[in-house]
Amino acid sequence: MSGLSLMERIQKLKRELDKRGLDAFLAIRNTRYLAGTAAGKAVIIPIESAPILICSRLELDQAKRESWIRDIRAFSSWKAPLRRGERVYFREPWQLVADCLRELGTRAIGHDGEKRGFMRKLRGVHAASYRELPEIVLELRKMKSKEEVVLLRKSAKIASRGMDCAAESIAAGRSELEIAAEVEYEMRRAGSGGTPFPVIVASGRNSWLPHATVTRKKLRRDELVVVDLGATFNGYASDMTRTFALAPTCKQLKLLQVVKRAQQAALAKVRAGVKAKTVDTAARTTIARAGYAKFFPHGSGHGVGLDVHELPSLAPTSKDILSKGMVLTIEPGIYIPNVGGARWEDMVLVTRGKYKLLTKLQKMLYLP
Ligand SMILES: [Mn+2]
Repeated sequence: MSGLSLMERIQKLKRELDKRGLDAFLAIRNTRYLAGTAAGKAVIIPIESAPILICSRLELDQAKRESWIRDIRAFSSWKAPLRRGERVYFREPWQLVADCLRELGTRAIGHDGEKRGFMRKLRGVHAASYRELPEIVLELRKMKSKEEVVLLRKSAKIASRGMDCAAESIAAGRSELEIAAEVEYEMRRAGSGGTPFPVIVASGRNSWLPHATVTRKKLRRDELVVVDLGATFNGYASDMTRTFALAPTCKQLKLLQVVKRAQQAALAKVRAGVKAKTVDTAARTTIARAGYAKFFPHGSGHGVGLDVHELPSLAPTSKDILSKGMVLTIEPGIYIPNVGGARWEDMVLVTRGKYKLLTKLQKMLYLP
């Protein structure tokens, strides 16, 4: 099965509600996926009637423009003068959701989890049976629709442009911040809506921190430089990592070769029907054979979509099976204190036969 269009998402969700004897689903963490707009606080999907989008008054015009949902209700915490024809409820968001649930007569509500105390406050003003079922939507989100793949492909293409820019910009004496700024500028110019996470340029002693933050530190010839970046396109994220070396030592060179080999081994396993765990094992075994098992502290990749980290997870504990339409990153990494860190990450679309690479560089990325 491939991914779902907006209408199919709602149909599928309703079937899942029906199976569980629930009469509505309340989304506060997956509003964008279900409503098709980032403007929205909550989406109510009743099993028997049309969905309702709840947004702040500030977001009302954007929600109307972007969402396929017609019943849009805006809230304002205070009584403000309104424009002609502007329909706004002077309520707190959870109060407005409670009003809607009451109006619908729903008693058994599935929801996708807590967010900043929202559910706690809702429970306080509307008594009903609430069941936390985030997996219903997360399962739907795993497989991407054709439309989503188009956006992810574009997002990955912009990230690749950013990486090409990094390859050109990296030079001894320049700072991590300078490189990060150029990369972000390039991706913006290429159409990125922003970055799904702050761009990482981690050199030398920062390179062995898997989640390093960019500093004013200047790059040196004898250091490894990890560049981890992503773009967004219509909300869809991308994620890509390369490790650069200007004049690597033998140890650093080996590290780079092993991490690339591990990625190749993992990629060789990717196709529909394979366990996500199997892909991770392939990378992990390659790294372990080189004697670096204890320097690989994370999983080998993850799903990418509206969020940069989605299901499936490519980790030793993963229960996921890869299927057609999933978009994944494959990113083994090795981090050795006082030697260097190296990570190599690409984004792929899982196909029946194998996979398609979504991150592609124009420039030759060197290994000396
Ligand atoms: Mn990643």
